[in-house]
Amino acid sequence: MRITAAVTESPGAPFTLSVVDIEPPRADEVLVRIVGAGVCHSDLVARDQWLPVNLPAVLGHEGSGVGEAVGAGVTQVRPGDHVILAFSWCGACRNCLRGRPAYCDLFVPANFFGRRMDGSTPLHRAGEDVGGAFFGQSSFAGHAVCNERNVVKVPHDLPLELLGPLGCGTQTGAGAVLNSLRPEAGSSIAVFGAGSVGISAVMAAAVAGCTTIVAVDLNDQRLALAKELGATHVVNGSEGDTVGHLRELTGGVGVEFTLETTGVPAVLRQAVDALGQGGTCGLIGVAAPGSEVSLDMLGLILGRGVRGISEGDSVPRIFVPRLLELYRQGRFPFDRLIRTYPLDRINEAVEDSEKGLTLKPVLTFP
Ligand code: CXF
Ligand code: ZN
Repeated sequence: MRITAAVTESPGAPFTLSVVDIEPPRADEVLVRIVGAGVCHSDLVARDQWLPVNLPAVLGHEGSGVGEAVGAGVTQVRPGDHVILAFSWCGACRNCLRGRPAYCDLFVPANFFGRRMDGSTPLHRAGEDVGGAFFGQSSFAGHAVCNERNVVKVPHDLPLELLGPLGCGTQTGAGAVLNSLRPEAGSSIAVFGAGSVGISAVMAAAVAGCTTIVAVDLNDQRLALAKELGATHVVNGSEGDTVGHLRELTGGVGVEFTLETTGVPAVLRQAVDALGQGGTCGLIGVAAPGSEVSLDMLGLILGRGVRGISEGDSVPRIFVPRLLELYRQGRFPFDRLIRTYPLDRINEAVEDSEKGLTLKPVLTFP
């Protein structure tokens, strides 16, 4: 079948629309007609080759759409189902078997290479391979072929074109709080970076009952939105001593939980220094390859810790329906972060997100 896709032809290149051939689904795969695809920061770092995707490739890993055809062995998804597409996992390694698919032993090849786990790609152009199966989907395209495992059914009465980000950025921020850090009601948290992942974390912290929720960013507009969506305090990191402000806000003792969503080493250092004794910093932000950070070792001995968190520790078929129920109840309005763009305006969407004008661009398909 022929589809139109936004192709990344070379490192850092703008997206170009191109017609590519997509294979029919294999026995364990689902063909999905894409109706929405969020743009995540990881698509842009893959474009720039911080993630080792084989180019040319079709990126996109926050797809939502409608099941169109299923392979003979598929049991959990039927044609006509509304679905969102999450990350890929093998289902057989020790971490997958323990219910930790975001730490799948094969996470890197399964998600970053633009190939299925057997090394093949479902996308071709003029007989040549085009990277497909990026995060098990490659959803900047009219259709995607996915393993059944990374397809999550969603109810028909929700706005399908807006749901894709739940498959990555939204569940990453929310899951870091609700699944990984698990703050007790009444506790304090500071979220560094008020982008879509950071504000998802802020909303989740409010759901968890945190009573001090501080958003830290350089952009006052983002901070204002964070405040509307659950932050009790905001700190503009360009105005003075951020760690000192956070200590003041917590009566001098430091914050119980911090979350680093920016990928900037100096910000990770602040997020650790802002912790009180016994506190935990969750690390989510994707840093440039080779980035290193120095930490105060004595500070760590006093119970402070840093935890890397992938995909919000989510088991997507469990966690995404929970977030959707919170959304229905008005307690997790992730749609407030979204602005839609038709697929042919993908470069404008990316530019707006890189300039900080749009928190979460979602591409739509006719
Ligand atoms: C992440 C997951 C962990 C490593 C880098 C990318 N996910 C998504 O955008
Ligand atoms: Zn992502």
